[in-house]
Amino acid sequence: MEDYRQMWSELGLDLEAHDGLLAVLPGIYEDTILSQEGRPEGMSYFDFVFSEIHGLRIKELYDHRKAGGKVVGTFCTYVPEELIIAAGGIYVGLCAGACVADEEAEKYLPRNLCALIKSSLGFKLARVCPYIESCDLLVGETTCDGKKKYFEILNELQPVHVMELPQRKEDSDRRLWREEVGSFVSRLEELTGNKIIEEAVRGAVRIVNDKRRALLRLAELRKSDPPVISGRDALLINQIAFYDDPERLTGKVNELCDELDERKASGTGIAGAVRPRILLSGCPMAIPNWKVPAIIETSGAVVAMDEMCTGIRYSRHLVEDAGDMDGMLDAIADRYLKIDCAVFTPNQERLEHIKELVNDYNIDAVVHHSLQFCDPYTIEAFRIEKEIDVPFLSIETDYSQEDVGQLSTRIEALIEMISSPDRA
Ligand code: BJ8
Repeated sequence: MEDYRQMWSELGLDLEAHDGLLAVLPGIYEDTILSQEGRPEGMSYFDFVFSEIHGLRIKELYDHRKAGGKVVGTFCTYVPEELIIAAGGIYVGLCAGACVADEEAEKYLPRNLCALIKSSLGFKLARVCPYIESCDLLVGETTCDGKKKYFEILNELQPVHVMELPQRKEDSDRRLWREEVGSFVSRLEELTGNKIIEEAVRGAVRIVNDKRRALLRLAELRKSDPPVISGRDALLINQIAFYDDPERLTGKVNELCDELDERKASGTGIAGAVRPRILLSGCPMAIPNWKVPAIIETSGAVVAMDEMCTGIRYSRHLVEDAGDMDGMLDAIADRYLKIDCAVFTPNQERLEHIKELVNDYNIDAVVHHSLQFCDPYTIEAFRIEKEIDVPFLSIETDYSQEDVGQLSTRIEALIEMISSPDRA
């Protein structure tokens, strides 16, 4: 990492604070990810990418910018990454998953705000995230109230383009969203100086669809019983999909899936627990937030699927090839509006999807993960609990380690209950 100090300094990072952050990450990774036994060999690529999280990938962004290219950072799966690629830019997901400079962030934001938003501002204020500092433009969206208001603050520190996301899916909402997609095209053209043409959109759609297809192939393999990959490793791959080069990632995910196919054929499962099978649902988990899956998988269960933006919610819909430029933009707008985030009302699709996943993945229980103070997901949890027919545990947590003991107790009780031979 020594070689990168000049680059970090040029990006404006606080080197001392950044050293502090880099000093703790390997320990967390070792304890949570590397400590698992019997991992597929194909995970070595993802271990490498993580080990270079602030190194090699940042150098790629740096070189791209030196050559005149632009980097665009996003905070949400509603932002069409195809358009960023079609404009010749690089897309990076910026959701932050650790407590950083909370006190500083609380000078601008209330204490009772979700950890993800606070962490994002904390990373910015502490100048320890080389991704956000590499961005020529940030793209926000009007999803939850906290994010909307946060983007106003962030815009004072770095340029933010906000996409207006409707909260319903009626015809008028679709028209509004389609216009927002058009405005985003104009903003990207202005930023990059490149005209976004049909052929480039088609090529970018192919790249992103291929990435999502590879992630869906991985998701399909997680139906295997015994499981061929742990929930933690699958989550890591989905997290890395937000910042790695998309074509390289697609190749590596497919290589891993070839290995998992062989594991499946030979009946080679992961080491440790293979049942009960848990569906983890709710708010996204950004790197290095592995707290809940780690508790589940060290308590005698396996996370068989994630219904989250850092899980199947990101990959389940593809953009259809739809003729000319207008048709392509319509198809992109349609694809993104299919996402069933809890900020929508009504949001029956998410409930139906959870039921489907419970059935398709042979799920024994659902653990619903809400970040504290996230109203949309916390409120939807009540309805989901009423309407699904497997045991359900709703947890509200943040990025601190203070509740690990209490969460472990609740999760162990759930696992004990569903593992009981008396359970009908
Ligand atoms: S599409 S889940 S990435 S908005 S956890 S900031 S909702 S208060 S992250 Fe999300 Fe897009 Fe939806 Fe996915 Fe607000 Fe809740 Fe915080 Fe959240």
